[in-house]
Amino acid sequence: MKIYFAGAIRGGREDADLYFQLIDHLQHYGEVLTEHVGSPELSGKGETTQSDSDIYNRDLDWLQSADVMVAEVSTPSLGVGYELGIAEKLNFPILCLYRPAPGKRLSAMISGNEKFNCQSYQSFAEAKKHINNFLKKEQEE
Ligand code: 6IA
Repeated sequence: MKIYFAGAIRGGREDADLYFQLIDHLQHYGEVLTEHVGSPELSGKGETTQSDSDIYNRDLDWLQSADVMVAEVSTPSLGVGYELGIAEKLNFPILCLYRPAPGKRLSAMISGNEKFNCQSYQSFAEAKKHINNFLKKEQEE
């Protein structure tokens, strides 16, 4: 199974460690195409030797080859929102993981979309449970 993991980069790296752990768990189920999203070396500037246009084209190719998407949407990110819109049109299963926090609400464009399986969580163990439920179902199909 090819898994596209989406998480904020230039949107903010506050959850980078969590992305790393989620990706590690996702790798039990298949190939995570976007492993770099959890990289501790990657700063909020998304600094790289690659041009933005190379990044965009490579990510779109990966999206087109993915079987499922898991997006961590607690940190608002234009890139993650854009990827979710494309994934919706590609019509593959999408899990959105969201950690509620005081004074913050998930965009209605995500929580209001019935095609997105949105699950809130507080602990990493809870996030893992949502992933297991989602991917076990996909493995059976
Ligand atoms: O707007 P944001 O930067 O927060 O968007 C984050 C999302 O866009 C992620 O889910 C990625 O899939 C994608 N994305 C944004 N910047 C990069 C990037 N920069 N590399 C790959 N995907 C990106 C350079 C990273 C470097 C390690 C090669």
